[in-house]
Amino acid sequence: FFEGPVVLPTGGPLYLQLKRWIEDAINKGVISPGDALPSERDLALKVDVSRVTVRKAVLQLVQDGILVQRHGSGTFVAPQPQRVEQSLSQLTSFTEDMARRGMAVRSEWLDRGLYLPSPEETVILGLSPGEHVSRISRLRLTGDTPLAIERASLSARVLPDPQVVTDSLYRLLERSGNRPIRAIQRIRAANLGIEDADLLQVPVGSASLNIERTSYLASGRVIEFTRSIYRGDTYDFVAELRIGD
Ligand code: 16G
Repeated sequence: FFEGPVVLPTGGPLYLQLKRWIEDAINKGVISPGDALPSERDLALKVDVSRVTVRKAVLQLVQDGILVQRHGSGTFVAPQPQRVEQSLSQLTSFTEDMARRGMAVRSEWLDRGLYLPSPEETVILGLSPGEHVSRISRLRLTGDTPLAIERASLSARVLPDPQVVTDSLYRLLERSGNRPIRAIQRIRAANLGIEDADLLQVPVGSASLNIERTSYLASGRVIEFTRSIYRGDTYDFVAELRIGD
């Protein structure tokens, strides 16, 4: 990291030049995720800037999620989560996907209750007048790493008591013969707002993929409408493409 003279990139305030220099060092692999950054004092001496400048650059990198500070032990390059490859041509559940990869799966409940449907839910789920919806909102994690926020809506006729969902929704639906066999999925890029960024433990404004899934039974009836927010730094969605007829 410290080999040779330090040449900061030019342009802009000094702390931003230093910030870019540290980012470059990370991108070039000079320092890797988990590595400790030199102390504020050493960095200031070596780069020949004030400690205030170092502090400002480091603070911004911490806010951007590029560096992490651990009290008492210093500043480190933030660990990069393992990326997950997700097929776009198979209708699978989160629990199954993670199990296949040998990854531990966990959910934190954000909401689980019966509601009057929104106009959108009424239309998409094809609800009759007066019919309620079960809403199941979860943060889905592997170990301590949050991967996605999922907000599912199902007709209360299919799922009268949302509290019975304890782990896998699809496994529960399977037991009552209501597991979807087909789904339409729409994926859109977005930047995370404060609340969702907080839940996913990434900086505000981070990239995310918003996914809407409408799932169908063999009869053609819609069984599930789910809005999910996947962290952009953990998922690769993969689809096999074939030449058309
Ligand atoms: C997937 C589905 C979600 C479904 C969930 C069931 C996407 C984008 N979403 O995460 O619609 O509700 O699986 O998972 O793939 P579970 O059976 O583990 O509860």
